[in-house]
Amino acid sequence: MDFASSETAPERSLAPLHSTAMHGLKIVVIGGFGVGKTTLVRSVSEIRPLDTEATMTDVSEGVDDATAVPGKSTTTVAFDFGRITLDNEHVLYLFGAPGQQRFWFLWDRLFTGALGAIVLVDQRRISDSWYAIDRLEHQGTPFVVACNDFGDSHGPEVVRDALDLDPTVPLLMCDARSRESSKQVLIALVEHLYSAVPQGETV
Ligand SMILES: Nc1nc2c(ncn2[C@@H]2O[C@H](COP(=O)(O)OP(=O)(O)OP(=O)(O)O)[C@@H](O)[C@H]2O)c(=O)[nH]1
Ligand SMILES: [Mg+2]
Repeated sequence: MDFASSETAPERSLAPLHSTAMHGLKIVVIGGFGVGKTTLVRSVSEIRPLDTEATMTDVSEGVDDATAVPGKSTTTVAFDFGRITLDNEHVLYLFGAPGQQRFWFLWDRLFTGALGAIVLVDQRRISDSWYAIDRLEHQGTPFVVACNDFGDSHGPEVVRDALDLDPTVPLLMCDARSRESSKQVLIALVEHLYSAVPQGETV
């Protein structure tokens, strides 16, 4: 996979889809409100990402608890969309879900055709990502868990216990603001997807 070795982001406006691209793999980024889903899609996408951010106003007070992310002034109201090329034939399409409960009904559509998912977790409020994990386990969608860096780390074993994660589910630390770190999360997911495929079959 050549994206693993590229250190710098390509010029986003000059990142046409390879004419040899034949397989699009849909990946969903989910998790609780304000855990960094949009940030991850933005940092790793090779195209200028599409996002649907709306400004949070006083009306959301008491509805959206943004106390853990005080700098947050916008929220996703539909989805984020980005792209990253794996190799000449394979392309990942990234869909970032909205985190607020009132938009969870959109998740059904976002999951359609998804091969796998990234669950982002803020370690200060681990329980906010329980619902996402329940959904994925129920649907049988493979996923990895990535703990985003908000400065308060309990360590992977504590998070694994708190989420009651199956031992086969990869769990890693990340900083969604960093392209390199976000890339490592995607690599972990792709490797996890491939490890689940019987020899001789393709994802
Ligand atoms: N310290 C720190 N802040 C981050 C990190 N990732 C994102 N943020 C900040 O956290 C806030 C929330 O990030 P978003 O990417 O909007 O979160 P989201 O999960 O898309 O939020 P919703 O779509 O509203 O659920 C923003 O102010 C980001 O700048 C990180 O790794 N570390
Ligand atoms: Mg968002």
